[in-house]
Amino acid sequence: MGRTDPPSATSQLLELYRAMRLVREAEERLGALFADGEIPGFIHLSIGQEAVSVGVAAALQQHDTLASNHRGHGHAIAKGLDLDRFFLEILGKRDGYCRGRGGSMHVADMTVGMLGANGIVGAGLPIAVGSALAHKLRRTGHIAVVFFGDGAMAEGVLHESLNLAQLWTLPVLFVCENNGWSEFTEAARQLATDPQRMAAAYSMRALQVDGNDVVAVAAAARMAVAQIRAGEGPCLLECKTRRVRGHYEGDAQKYRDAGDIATALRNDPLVRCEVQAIAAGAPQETIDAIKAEIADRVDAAVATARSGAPPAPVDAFADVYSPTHELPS
Ligand SMILES: Cc1ncc(C[n+]2csc(CCOP(=O)(O)OP(=O)(O)O)c2C)c(N)n1
Ligand SMILES: [Mg+2]
Repeated sequence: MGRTDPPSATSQLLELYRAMRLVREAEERLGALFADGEIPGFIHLSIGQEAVSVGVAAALQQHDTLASNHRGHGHAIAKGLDLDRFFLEILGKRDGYCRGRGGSMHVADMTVGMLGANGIVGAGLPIAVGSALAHKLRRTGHIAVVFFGDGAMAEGVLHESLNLAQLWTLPVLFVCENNGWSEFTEAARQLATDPQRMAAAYSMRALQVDGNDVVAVAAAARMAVAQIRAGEGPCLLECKTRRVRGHYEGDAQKYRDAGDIATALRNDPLVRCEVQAIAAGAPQETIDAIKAEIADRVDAAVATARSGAPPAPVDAFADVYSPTHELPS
């Protein structure tokens, strides 16, 4: 070929870019599908926060476990879920991850350690702590990760989770996606403290990072994960970012200054990564080829999901309620 291999920093940037592009493309398509009425239920998009899911996932191994929240598409995709089954689930189709019964807030895939999205704010925290306890007792060498928002900091279960994890030196990484908003309320109006002080209150190590800089998130996550894997106990990684979209798709964000949204848009983590990759020597054609490749991949998954069969009516309530004959008398 007559060309030297790209320096590893460049190829790593391109890998991070590719992973973020996949999350962005998938969520933009979900937004369009939702607007067209093709998605039952609500969806919450993480557009503008891709550097958090992708940066943290870059530090993980396949069998590390991950608990997510209601804004979990990025976590799931970055952890390596099958894109077809992901879209099939969100469109409510039979061959989706939960046979179409769960939708956006219940996507899970144990084969890649994805313990599930979760519609209950804060509920992923004890799931991750339990998973970390299992890793420790079984000596798997794996760790558990949980993504939660600033809103979850105000939930009682967060305190129980931080306390037990630190007390029992559990291998768990707490990732706070501090996007400044909890539904329609600014974080400052509902938190008396901040994530760093909260971790310190439990004698837990904590890091704070620019959550829109994927390289910084990946570096911080790698450092935290190395210490956790070495048996040094949990760590809280606070990723400072800003929500771009409404709380849910369809939220007109009338409670929010236009300037706040514009600032968040200007700080796009994909644009930043693209600029960094080009400065590091990546050709523009390579970036364009990644965009095209990812768009094709998402097109294919959307087509599969659209043509997928709906669940048979007889299956629609299976595993949802216990059969009455199994109820205790
Ligand atoms: C226990 C519980 N309380 C309230 C809600 C309603 N609710 C859904 S999302 C949300 C805000 C979550 O904010 P945050 O944790 O910061 O995540 P973000 O939406 O910003 O990603 C609330 C209050 C809920 N789902 N569960
Ligand atoms: Mg928030």
